[in-house]
Amino acid sequence: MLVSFHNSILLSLCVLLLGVNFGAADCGCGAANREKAAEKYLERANSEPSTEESHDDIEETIIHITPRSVRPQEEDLEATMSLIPGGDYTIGTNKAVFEADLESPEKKIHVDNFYLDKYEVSNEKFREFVDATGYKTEAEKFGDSFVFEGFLDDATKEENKDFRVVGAEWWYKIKGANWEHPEGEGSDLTGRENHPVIHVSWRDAVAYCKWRKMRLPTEAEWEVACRGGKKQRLFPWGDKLMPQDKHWLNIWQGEFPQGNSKEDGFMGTCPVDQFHQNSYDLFNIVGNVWEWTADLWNPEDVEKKPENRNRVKKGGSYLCHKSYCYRYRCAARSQNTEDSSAGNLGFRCARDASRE
Ligand SMILES: [Ca+2]
Ligand SMILES: [Ca+2]
Repeated sequence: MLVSFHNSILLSLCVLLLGVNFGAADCGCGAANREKAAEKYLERANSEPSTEESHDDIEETIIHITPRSVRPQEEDLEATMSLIPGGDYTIGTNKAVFEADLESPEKKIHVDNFYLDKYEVSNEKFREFVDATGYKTEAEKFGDSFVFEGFLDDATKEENKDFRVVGAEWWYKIKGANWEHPEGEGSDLTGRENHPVIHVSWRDAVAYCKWRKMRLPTEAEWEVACRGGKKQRLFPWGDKLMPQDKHWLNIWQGEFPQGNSKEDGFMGTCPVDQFHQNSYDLFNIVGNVWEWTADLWNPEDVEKKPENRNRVKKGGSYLCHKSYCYRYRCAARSQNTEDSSAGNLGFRCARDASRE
């Protein structure tokens, strides 16, 4: 069902020999960065014609909403968002699980009152945005995105085996994968209208929130919201993963990357209103899909080109398991380049409470 890339052999060698190494920090729970794969592609593109758009072309059209944009009606905030109380809070942890992720030390921060979506942005909500604006996501412009092997049939995996991420071979770069076609050409959103939109880059997320007259939450806001008013707890509801012997989030059960026993009911994404997790009425704030935040991973990266800048993502995903990616804790954090997209990465929006 999938067509291999036109220069597959050369590119495969390039990727394998030069090593697209996404590092232990990603552990399979995060998403592969487009940056490095794209760099390898662009190296080839210097000597071979490519039909892909250049990053500069994408940069010109992304985020800027087209003139025919139709703004959404003013929302009933009480129905879709939670008012998170501002104040002085502590985020991070002094008991880091992943030192390299800079979870430690704890930090004192202040946030003002703000609203945060109760739910991850769903496919049907993202469709409203696309229908109103004609927006094209970066994955659509690049022509591919990263898909977890568990969603691909054997023929597709064989055809695309040279487009796996070195060091995280369960990620396949699949032609035609994008938000409307999460597993590539031939897949669609039937039955997943209320699941989180995936294969959206940081800039896609910014554009969507901007259309709703909103913004992405900062990492501090996201973490304050995740903690639900509790101090120094691992999860939004407390320290125990499964109080009352119930599943409180959508992660991985069993051996990774094969053998998901789906005890929480879901192999992949679940509906955005599936797991109610804290006193702020937030759903799937941990688990289900990673969520982009507004923050740069390294504030000094502001001088870098957008395709090389990394943004903080929070919350872990349906691929996370304690044995290798214990990142579905409020303090946990990871990163991807702004133009990255994958099948386990989405977002939710925030807005100031003080604005008119
Ligand atoms: Ca699951
Ligand atoms: Ca989430």
